[in-house]
Amino acid sequence: MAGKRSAAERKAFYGRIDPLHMAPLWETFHELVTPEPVTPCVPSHWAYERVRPHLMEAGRLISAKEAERRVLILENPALRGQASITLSLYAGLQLVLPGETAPCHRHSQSALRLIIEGSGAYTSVNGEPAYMEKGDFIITGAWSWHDHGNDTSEPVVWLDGLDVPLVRFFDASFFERFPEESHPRQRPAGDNAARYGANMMPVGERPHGGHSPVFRYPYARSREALEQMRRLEEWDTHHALKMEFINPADGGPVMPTISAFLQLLPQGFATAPYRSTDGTVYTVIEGRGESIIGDTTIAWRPGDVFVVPSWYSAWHRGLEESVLFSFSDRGVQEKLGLWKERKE
Ligand code: GTQ
Repeated sequence: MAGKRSAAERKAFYGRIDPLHMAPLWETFHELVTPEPVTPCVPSHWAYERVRPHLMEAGRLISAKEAERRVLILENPALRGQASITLSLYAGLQLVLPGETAPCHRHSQSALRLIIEGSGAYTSVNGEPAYMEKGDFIITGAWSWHDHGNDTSEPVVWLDGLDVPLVRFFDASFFERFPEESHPRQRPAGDNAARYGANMMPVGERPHGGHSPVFRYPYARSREALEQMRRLEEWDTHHALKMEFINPADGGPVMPTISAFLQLLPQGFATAPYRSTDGTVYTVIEGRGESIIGDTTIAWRPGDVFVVPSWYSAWHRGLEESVLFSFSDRGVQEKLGLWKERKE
């Protein structure tokens, strides 16, 4: 006998348990426990030249001060209204115009910035300014005070990456405004790099756990590392040359919830198809190329942002020599024993 009772009887039963807020597992089991990841996210792409005029228009509509943060959120087309670029991560483009400041605050959410346009603006982290150059990677770990400012004569634009959806998932969001507009200067620019960025650390200090003590990873240095390494021509089939930004105190990801990477694709190099369980957000620092993500082809240029959803097979080709920055929740998944990759 196929089933014990007719479909109609079962349906009537579901109706009787529904008011008790109960549901039959057997109707959804195979959607819940899938043989492989099945993400609602889709591959998507924001071309900087298409997005930039709207960002500049936002600059005429509202000040950084009034907005708190003048950001256009990049939402995965399949997750509209959820401020999510993947299920766990948030991304946005932030604009700070000449002469503007964005007020000092702190929150449970961890944040990263990747500078796309402009030079000489700053983020101040706990009262120490980090001056920005194109390609610089800056973090503000959870609960760090931070304010932004631009004393130059040109707009500055950066990509924000935050763990907003993850923190929302855990219902663990706290936020606080600093009593003043900006944090009083606590340390001179460069102090953080001296303390934690020279493969040394003040004696007696122990890593505080959580995020990296280094808050600025200058592009000039990371780019130079790629340049030195490429001389060996030891290309990885699936990544060409890919490095992870680390927390020097423990060798782990830069922040507990966000891992970040920098990748060099030589001209003409095509990576082999690769998938992993961490949906990944990419931005292009240098060069021009294309990525095939599932059935979707994306042609990218500097400033563009694109997403490879969890477990989508993806490969990349540099039409010129290219440098890609990317971030994902890989570190979280590794800690939870969930992270997997497949090389094809
Ligand atoms: O710069 O502090 O894109 O608090 C979203 C929330 C940026 C920031 C965002 C934020 C910030």
